[in-house]
Amino acid sequence: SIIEEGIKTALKQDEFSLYYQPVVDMQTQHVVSVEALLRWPGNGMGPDRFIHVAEATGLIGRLGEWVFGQACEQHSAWIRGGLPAIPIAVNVSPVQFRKKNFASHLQEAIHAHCIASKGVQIELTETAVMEDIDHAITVLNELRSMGIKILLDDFGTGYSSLSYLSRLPLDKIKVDKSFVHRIQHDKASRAIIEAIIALGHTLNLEIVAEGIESDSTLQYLRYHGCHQAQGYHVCRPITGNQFAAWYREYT
Ligand code: G
Ligand code: G
Ligand code: NA
Ligand code: MN
Repeated sequence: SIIEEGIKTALKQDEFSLYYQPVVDMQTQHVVSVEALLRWPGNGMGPDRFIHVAEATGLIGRLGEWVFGQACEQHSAWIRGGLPAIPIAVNVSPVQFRKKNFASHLQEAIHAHCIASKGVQIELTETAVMEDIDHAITVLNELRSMGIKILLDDFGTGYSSLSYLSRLPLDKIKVDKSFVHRIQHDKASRAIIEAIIALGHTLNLEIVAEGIESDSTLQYLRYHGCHQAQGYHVCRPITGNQFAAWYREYT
């Protein structure tokens, strides 16, 4: 397809880029991590569209490895530029996660860029882990033994059940922005968020809410025990250089 050829060319010609969006601690305001978000400048298509094509055509392996390498490179560049070692959370497609060599490719990228393993985190959706939970547990334990934190993304939208959640070696859950956006309007969404936060506390997981667009939403989430905040109200996704400038201004 045209999109498939476009992705191949873009990989060859280094047309992709990563944007970064900070996650901050709700109590201390400290930046705890940044999420890497893939962009294809010069092409209007967002990642939710072209990642599906990459998954369907087998290009996700190469694209995912490019993302790992770029994230490691950026982490190292910020440190060289005088920033603290802020972990970068990378989104991982279920297709990429299920590949045999997933953990070893990540490890190779970390070593090639001479960064600490804890400089990288991974964000997975429930889909990635649900299909073969025993395999997922093995891989996640391997990653965590390296010091890599594991985050469950879009939490609340999938097949979340208490029994599988308690079996998974996770560090953090991310409350999906669809619930966060309905906080001001919808009692059911508030009830869901409060239940997710309670669950996170019980399972000893960090809880981050994404898609926070107003101070009132942030105050609500903090009051209810959510640990970390991400969203346009804190900072939009920005380039690596913009993030370095933002960070110096912020701290
Ligand atoms: O940044 P934005 O809201 O446009 O992202 C849309 C979707 O694309 C989100 O679900 C996000 O998790 C996903 N996404 C963004 N960057 C990456 C990436 O590097 N790899 C994968 N697999 N998904 C990504
Ligand atoms: O699926 P995932 O959670 O990775 O998607 C994250 C997406 O949410 C990114 O594409 C990012 O651009 C987007 N995003 C980040 N902050 C906000 C926000 O405050 N509001 C909205 N609507 N989207 C956001
Ligand atoms: Na994500
Ligand atoms: Mn999400």
